[in-house]
Amino acid sequence: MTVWDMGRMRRGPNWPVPNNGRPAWYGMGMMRLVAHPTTIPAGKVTVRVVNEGTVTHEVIVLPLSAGQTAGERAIGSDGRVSEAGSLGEASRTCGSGAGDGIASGAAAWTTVTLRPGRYELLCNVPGHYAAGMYTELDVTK
Ligand SMILES: [Cu+2]
Repeated sequence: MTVWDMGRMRRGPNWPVPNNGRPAWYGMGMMRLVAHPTTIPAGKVTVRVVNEGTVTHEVIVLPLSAGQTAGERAIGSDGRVSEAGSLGEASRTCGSGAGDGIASGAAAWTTVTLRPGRYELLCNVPGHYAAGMYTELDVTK
């Protein structure tokens, strides 16, 4: 599986501002995180991330509870969401697991075991979740 971050996406003043009132984009434009594919079978998967953006990013795997949608997590005063319950993190430039972030243009990966269910992949660099860096990943039996 590959997760793409498209940091160089279009920008514009008319994008809706998230309900926490923070600006919807930071300097380089809207941020996006796209999973290919968006549905995978349960088991051991390696989440591979390519940072196509202009700034450092990361990807964290968190479960979604029933009725919860990607993008709904509460954002703290530090611009980040809680990582409690994290199943894995790809944030090491050209490496596996947790690190200091994935540099622009670099890849990172992490291997996680996922049971059937719904998950959220997100970037928890301050401000990035609010800027739209999250997506849902569905795991089937
Ligand atoms: Cu990011």
